[in-house]
Amino acid sequence: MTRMLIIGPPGAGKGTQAVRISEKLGVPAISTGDIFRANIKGRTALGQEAKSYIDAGDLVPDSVTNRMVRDRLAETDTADGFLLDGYPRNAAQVEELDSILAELDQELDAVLKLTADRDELVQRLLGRAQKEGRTDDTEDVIRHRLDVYDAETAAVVDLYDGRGIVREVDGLGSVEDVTARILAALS
Ligand code: B4P
Repeated sequence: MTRMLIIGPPGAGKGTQAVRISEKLGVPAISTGDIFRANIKGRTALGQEAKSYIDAGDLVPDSVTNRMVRDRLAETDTADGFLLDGYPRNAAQVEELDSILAELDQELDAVLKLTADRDELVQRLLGRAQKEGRTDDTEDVIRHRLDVYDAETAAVVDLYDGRGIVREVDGLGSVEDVTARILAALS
């Protein structure tokens, strides 16, 4: 398993687990959220395009996000695999990823779906707000991001379910326990 996605609602542990799993498997973790935040911090044109959407908890427009992912997946470090975190997040992005991978003569091996209930998600993100002060971790914006996930991203899992590559993993419990469950699901 070398070409994978990690999908789940905000706070499910995608970013946390993507870093750990990518280290274990020796493939790069590519987080669209992290790339946007680095660009916002560096005051790039991409960051300026993305900032208002991220602060509001909305998806950044597909035209911006798709271009960014296409460029990132064309880099040489992804030749032997990657773990995409936070992309695709709607049906149009699934279509774009299919087209990018077809051009690279690659295929997805697995989609990791991380689950957790809504109360736990809100608590985790409010906890992160106190530690990291991310602009999109206020309670109103967190609830909006969860609604956006239900309205747009949940359907992405259904699309991949039809291809038989989804592995569902319980995201509750310690970070170490969740990592162990993911590795077991991939083996
Ligand atoms: P992301 O950066 O993907 O943010 P996220 O959904 O909150 O997930 P994240 O990975 O940070 O959180 P995690 O669950 O690991 O997206 C941010 C924004 O960027 C989006 O709202 C959107 O605007 C934009 N964006 C990104 N991708 C896009 C796309 N494809 N298209 C359009 N727009 C896009 O962790 C959350 C917290 O839980 C952490 O504090 C962590 O320490 C804690 N935690 C994790 N595991 C835990 C555990 N087992 N127990 C307790 N706490 C745990």
